[in-house]
Amino acid sequence: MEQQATAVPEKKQRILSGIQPSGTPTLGNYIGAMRNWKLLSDEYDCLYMIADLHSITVRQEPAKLRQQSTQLLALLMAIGLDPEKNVLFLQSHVPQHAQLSWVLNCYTYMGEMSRMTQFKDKSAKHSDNINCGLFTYPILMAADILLYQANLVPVGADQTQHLEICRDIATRFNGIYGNVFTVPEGYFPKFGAKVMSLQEPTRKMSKSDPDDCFISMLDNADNIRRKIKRAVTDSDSSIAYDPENKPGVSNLLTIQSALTGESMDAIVASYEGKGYGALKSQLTDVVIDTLAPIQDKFNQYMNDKAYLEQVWRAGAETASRLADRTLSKVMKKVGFVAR
Ligand code: ATP
Ligand code: LTN
Repeated sequence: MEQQATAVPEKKQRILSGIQPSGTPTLGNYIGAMRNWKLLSDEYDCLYMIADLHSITVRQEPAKLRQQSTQLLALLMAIGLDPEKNVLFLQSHVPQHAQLSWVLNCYTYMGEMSRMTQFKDKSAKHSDNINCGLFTYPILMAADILLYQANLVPVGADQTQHLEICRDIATRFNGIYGNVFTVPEGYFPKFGAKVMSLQEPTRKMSKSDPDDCFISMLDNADNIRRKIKRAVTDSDSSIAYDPENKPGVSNLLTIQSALTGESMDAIVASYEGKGYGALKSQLTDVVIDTLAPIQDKFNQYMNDKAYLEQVWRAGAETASRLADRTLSKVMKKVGFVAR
């Protein structure tokens, strides 16, 4: 009799992404990255990391860094990432990131790093602390991704260059030693891949900028209302999507489209004959309605410190096990003597 073949479940592709605990996540982080982490989490095998090692490329206050890291874990769960289905972990809990990063440093050129726009921006912003970590930041990020053989990396548009360099490093290493690393692809949202600052709409919204420039995911309704009210628009009063000539208004429209899922055309049409006041008031409601349920869940998780600890410990263990496989292979290929 013919034997019945048992269906082998197809192996899911893997995702890795990260966010720095350098402040409270903003609407930019949410729309550009975190929201997609949730959307992709059923289809992929996902690891989401709190990039605390990256965050010390800019000076951090130790007590605040600890608090922001814990809050970030609670926020990841509050947006719906189930720690049973996704590996949630802190980068500093998995030493393999720093180990692989060193090796990759030796396969990356100074010229490549000096072209990175984030390095140029951040060294201009922190001219008193242009440290080597800021310079080699993208190499650590490449290590984060390559350690887990990730296929897909959901990030905002500001990370395109870093992802490209990660692909270059992986391809270079594979060219010398054979197929060691999976060369990853980026995943960027269609709308809101780059949410702009409310005060300087030609620059990206950033959680480490002054408070009025961003809406944090933990801002209360009054703060949200005030910040949107004060957001920079422009001198004429027509509502149109024109990022070049009307960056402020276009940014507000982008946020509305990203959060409601409505097309830009439909949103612009809905404001015909109306002024900026209508846009700002409508957007305020949309933002509050989006964030309120997340904030409720966040508060519940923050009140259960023991559970948070349990989650980050389990996450570190799983991540470490996976990371070890790649790191051992790399050490062998490079020619280090096995211990
Ligand atoms: P910092 O201000 O400390 O540099 P950041 O706010 O730029 O931090 P990161 O932690 O570096 O945020 O980024 C986390 C994720 O959020 C990344 O995928 C990044 O691309 C995305 N992201 C950050 N800012 C924006 C933005 N303004 N619009 C869309 N996506 C963004
Ligand atoms: N540099 C990223 C944060 C980050 C990251 C990663 C994102 C650190 N390691 C690995 C994706 C994959 C940023 O968003 N600024």
